[in-house]
Amino acid sequence: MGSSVRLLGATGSISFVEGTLVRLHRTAPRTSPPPHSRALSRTVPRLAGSLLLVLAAAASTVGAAGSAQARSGSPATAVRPLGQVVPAPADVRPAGAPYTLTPSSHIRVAGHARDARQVGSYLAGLLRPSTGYALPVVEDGRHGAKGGHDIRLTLTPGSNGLGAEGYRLDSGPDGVTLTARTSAGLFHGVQTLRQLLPASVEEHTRQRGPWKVAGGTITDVPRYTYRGAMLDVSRHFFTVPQVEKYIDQLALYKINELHLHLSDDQGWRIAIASWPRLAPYGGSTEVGGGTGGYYTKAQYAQIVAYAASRHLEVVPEIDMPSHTNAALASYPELNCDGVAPPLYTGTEVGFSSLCVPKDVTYAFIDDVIRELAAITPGRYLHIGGDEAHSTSQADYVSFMNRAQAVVQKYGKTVMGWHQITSATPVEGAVAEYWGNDGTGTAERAQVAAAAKNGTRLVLAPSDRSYLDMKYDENTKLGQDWAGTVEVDRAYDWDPGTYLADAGVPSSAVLGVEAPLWTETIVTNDDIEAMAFPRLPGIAELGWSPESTHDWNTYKVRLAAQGPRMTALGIDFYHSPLVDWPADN
Ligand code: NGO
Repeated sequence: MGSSVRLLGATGSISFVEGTLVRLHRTAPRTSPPPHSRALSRTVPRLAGSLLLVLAAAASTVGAAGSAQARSGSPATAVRPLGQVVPAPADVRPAGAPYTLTPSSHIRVAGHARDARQVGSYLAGLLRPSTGYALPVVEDGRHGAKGGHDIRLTLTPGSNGLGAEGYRLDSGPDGVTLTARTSAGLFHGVQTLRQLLPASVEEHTRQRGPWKVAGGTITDVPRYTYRGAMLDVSRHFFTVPQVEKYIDQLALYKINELHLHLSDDQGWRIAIASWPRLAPYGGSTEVGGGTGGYYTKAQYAQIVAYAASRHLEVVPEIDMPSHTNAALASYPELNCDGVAPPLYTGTEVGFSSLCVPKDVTYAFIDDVIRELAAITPGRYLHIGGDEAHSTSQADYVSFMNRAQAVVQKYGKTVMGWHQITSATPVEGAVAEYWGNDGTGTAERAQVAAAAKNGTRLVLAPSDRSYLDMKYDENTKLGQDWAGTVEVDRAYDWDPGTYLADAGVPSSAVLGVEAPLWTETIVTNDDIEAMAFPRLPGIAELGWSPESTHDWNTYKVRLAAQGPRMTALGIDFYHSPLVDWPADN
């Protein structure tokens, strides 16, 4: 027995029998992963720059003792080189002796004390369990004289070159000072500080120190303002705590956008008061026939607030006009023939469509977008637009144009998959490119034309940044319709020039995103196995200047993340391309 379904992607398909992946086959020539040697062919200046960075970072282990500790590899005693951080900081200047966190250290906040205090409390929460230190969060200038072992978080509004998310970290025997213009900048600085401490700082039980941070100065600003991760909560539903866990993991790598794919054929995951059957009925199942689930508005608000506390903006997506079977099943009137299809638990794509000629369709999307916009403080509202294979091109164009107007009416910036460029992207729209090396010239040219016309692009190439692609043929989870994506392939591309040959100006690139589609992903362990360690690579492409880009130095910094991910309980893929520490 066993019913078989086929999942169609842009260039291929995958087969399941009763929910189990049994056979993989491609419908188009496969994009073969590059030979590993391709990753080594960096340009000479780039390599030289990176070598300098590594040498400079190595010099930050102060004095012979520090260097010896670093070489000994003992995570408890080594002083990590100042630049050994993912994403690579923009500017690293090792100097002087290290800082040591002590039992009497304070976290001192200055500037906009409330904002800085929030970041200070978050930092204290990170450090207290493993150090066992009290680490009181106090306002600078109060609570006694400034100690020599404190961490200071200083907000200095005004132009200091650090922008909306940058920070400076000064470390030495007198203390560590993080300076930023915004609390987001301080928060990102805290992630750097955390990564400079031994990996055991991430443990939840008391560990042995010493807790040292190499001396010197890091000045760091992101390359791109959009550094996203997408989680598909439709194919399989993920609860609020599950999403919060992922948010915490994303924050460590300075991801600042959480794109939630809230609706698809298999499930509608957000309560909409004016269409009350959508969530309880349309969300009552998932791929494979499980019970699914949905977020009440209060739960969605909880995710938004949690994300905000980690300086991530939530980008909600309601995919349309296709990928809408869950809505069509909930309301017969949304179907052209007035008949509701059954709920769907398979993995095919492109078979459903909202009824473009019917007025009720626009009343529906107006209500949904209005209600969603009202509970979304973020700037963007994503309306999908991918794989509308059952909608004629004329209908697609007319539908997408109306849908975009609704998003604008409710004060949000339109975001859509790059197929939106085949309609007429409104001013300010953002198109998310999910093509790959096999994407045809005409499609790429269309994207380029839109980019030249002002449409901004978020790059999520499916054969680079799709976290649901298998690492290699032995990977149990995931798919391979876009090819297999090893850790080097996920990292080794440049968003600035990725679509340059098609004519996309680098100025059109708003950033990058790593989508995790969940046809085969069910648990947080599954999320972790696919996201880590590729997600940090995409995060680095989004944050770090191109001058730091080099696989050979990146893989050393990535290896150092291994013990940290382990301490955090992240069950990551131990790629054979990375020289993970032996005990990891
Ligand atoms: C495609 C498709 C999704 C699939 C995904 C699987 C886009 C934008 N639409 O990406 O529905 O889940 O591939 O990798």
